[in-house]
Amino acid sequence: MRTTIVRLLSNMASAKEIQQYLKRFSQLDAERFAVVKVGGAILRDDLDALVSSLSFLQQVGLTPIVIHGAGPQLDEEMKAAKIEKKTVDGLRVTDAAALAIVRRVSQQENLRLVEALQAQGVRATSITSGVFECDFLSKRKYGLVGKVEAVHVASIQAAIKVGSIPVIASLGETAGGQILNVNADWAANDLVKKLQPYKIIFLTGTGGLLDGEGNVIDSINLSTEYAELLRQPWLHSGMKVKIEQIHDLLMALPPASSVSITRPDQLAKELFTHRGSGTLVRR
Ligand code: X2W
Repeated sequence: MRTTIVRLLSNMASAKEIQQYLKRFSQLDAERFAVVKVGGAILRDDLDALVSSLSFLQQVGLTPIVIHGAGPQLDEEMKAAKIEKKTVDGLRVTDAAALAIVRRVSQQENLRLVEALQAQGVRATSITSGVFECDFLSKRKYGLVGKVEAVHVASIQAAIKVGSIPVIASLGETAGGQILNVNADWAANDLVKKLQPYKIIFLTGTGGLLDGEGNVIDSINLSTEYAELLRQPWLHSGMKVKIEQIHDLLMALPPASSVSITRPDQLAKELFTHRGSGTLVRR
């Protein structure tokens, strides 16, 4: 097992470094290793790299928890159904017709990832309901959109217990059984707050937060850089929302927590090297 890691990562880090991380991760409660949020764009554009990175983790005995979105796929399907896209505060205003598409497409994308993993011999469990107990965020403003009130982890724990990667869709339901559309970053944050994992990773196509020149920012220390960062004219709205959400998440976690934003093919480098990859955000 160790030789596999050394072979895969030898060009990025020393064997000693890698073994140090592996030892640390193996000593954690299995469910507290990592939550990995995968944006819908990754499922569309970078599925192979995602599958190999997750497969590698399973080979070395680690079971990450995957929570995914399907934003771009939903945009496409809504367009095909001639439903006009409307967002308020970055959230999709969701009526009954839109919700039907959200449910179908989220479940499809979930299964696509699970099947791609299984095709590579990776044990994975599809979880598309029962985790996020929600209330309406504001029925008037957003329609059938949920805010998470409680996170139920029994199905996640059951998967991890048998070494199967839980792959979770960002669908919620009310106590009355109404399915709701939940923003996948929000769902990931609520899952993280509940499980308090050792590693919190957001996989995006950009591989990190980008500065004004389009280069990945190595690290952000929120306590000293947050206010300054929000004032930067180059910080476009999507990135601003992301950094604000990460700020709020880190404020709700123990002070030593951090969030990494990276690409699927850089996941092992992020986990097993001192240098890491992408952007590391600290409190
Ligand atoms: C999102 C859920 C999907 C998502 C939406 O309908 O687009 C709301 O906005 P990404 O790919 O992670 O962005 N839900 C309420 O968040 O996907």
